[in-house]
Amino acid sequence: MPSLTRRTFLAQTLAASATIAITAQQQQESAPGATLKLTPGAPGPRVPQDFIGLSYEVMQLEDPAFFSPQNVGLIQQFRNLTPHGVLRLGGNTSEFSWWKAMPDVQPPHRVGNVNDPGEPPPTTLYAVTPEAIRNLRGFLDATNWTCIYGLNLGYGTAETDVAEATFVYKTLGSRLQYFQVGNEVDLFSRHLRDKNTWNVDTYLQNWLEIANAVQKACPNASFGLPDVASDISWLPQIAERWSSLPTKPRVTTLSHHYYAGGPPADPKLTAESLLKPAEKVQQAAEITKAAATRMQVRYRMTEGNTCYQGGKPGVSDVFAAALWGAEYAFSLMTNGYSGVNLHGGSGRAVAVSVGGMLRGEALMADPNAPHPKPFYTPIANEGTLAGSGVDGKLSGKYVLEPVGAGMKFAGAFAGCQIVPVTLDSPLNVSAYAARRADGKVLVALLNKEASQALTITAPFFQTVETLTGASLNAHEAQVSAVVRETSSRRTAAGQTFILPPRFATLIVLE
Ligand code: BDP
Repeated sequence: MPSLTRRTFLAQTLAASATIAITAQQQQESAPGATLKLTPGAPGPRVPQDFIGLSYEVMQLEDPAFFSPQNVGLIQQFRNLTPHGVLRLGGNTSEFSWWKAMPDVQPPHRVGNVNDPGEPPPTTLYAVTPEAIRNLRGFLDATNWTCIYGLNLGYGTAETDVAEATFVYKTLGSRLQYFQVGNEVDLFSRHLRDKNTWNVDTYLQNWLEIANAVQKACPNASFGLPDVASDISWLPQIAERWSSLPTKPRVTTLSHHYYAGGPPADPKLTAESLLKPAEKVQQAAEITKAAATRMQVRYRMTEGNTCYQGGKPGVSDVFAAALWGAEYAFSLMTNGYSGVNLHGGSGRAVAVSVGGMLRGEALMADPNAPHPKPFYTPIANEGTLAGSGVDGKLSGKYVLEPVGAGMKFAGAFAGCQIVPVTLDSPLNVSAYAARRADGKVLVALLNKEASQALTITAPFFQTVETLTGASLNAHEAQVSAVVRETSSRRTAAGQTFILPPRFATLIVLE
């Protein structure tokens, strides 16, 4: 290779960067165009103020210091995510808890369940104590969030659940939104119940026995059900039986879960594939809405994320997950859901919930490197204290992960009313609109393409916020309040601007 003098090197570098600049500009000039229009028509659903929420394992309560007023770093991240959120406690571990009402009460003796590799090991058993519940109340007060509290259906009995529920009901007071009894009951036939007899009817029998007893002890409590993993057909089946059930508690919410993909080893699940339009979101929404309408209740997606079994590195923990999280929340809002809870928490609790380890770790460059957080968690603990892997001790430092940034971005629609909007985009770009209380219309535009920009002509607007990351695979995402208007041109036709690839923007129409 000929030796380079500093001058020739500089000249070559400049020429190269000029070429790159021209290419980028040409690319943008050749970006296909689309027009954004608010379309006449009936407004859509009103988005509740507390739409945005998080889901954690009940097992998180094993450490009473976790959800406590002392866990300041976590409180800050909850408040940063949304001022009025819903913390849902559930997950696979909710079937393995026991209520330790007094320090000297002994753990129950259990005959181990069937060992399903994706479920908590049969030996799983952990205590929930009054101290943990009192601290949880302090945490909810400090964050100004409410709670969906998961009771044990797997090993729970009316007696044990009533004792726990009564304490939770009294202690959480108005911070308790409702009780959920049982997590992913459509999967109980794999490990907790007899596969030949477990169905919607036997479930309802089990569920009503506990829920009715809890209702008797906690007269003003509400309930949600059935929290299925994926078999949405349980919802219409329950709705069909509902009116003929003689004694039932006050149910306010129908719920289901949603994981976009999985397991982590599935090679088809990539940052790019995650952002492809998913028909199953719309299908589940339609079935859920019809069942909830029949029962005259709300409906909520209480647990979900990008990839089950704790998430996938390079998919669940990168900027693509931020765009996915925002898109998913907007589509649930548009479909009239009362909220969304994306799942996460500490590496230990989630690892136990999925069989004892985070499968995604096997896909890391160094599978033995300490990784104390589930890949998909919306808020992560850096886990810088002693220990490694899922046993790593939690530090006080919590950070908002990409999928959390996506939820925060979508949270701008909380309290607004969805309004119809169209964008005739030839690319994978979506638009959602909502009217604020002051009458102004917010529009969120999400460009999910890895490398293609879109030229958009919209009614006159100002930019409120952007959601950006260096690439779909970058381990970060920023939600930034925009101080400077993104460059745009005003003409008689409207305001024209370029929406860069892998970029979301929130604008307010003038
Ligand atoms: C759901 C469980 C939850 C798990 C999650 C996962 O309810 O406990 O953490 O899947 O697989 O099935 O990541």
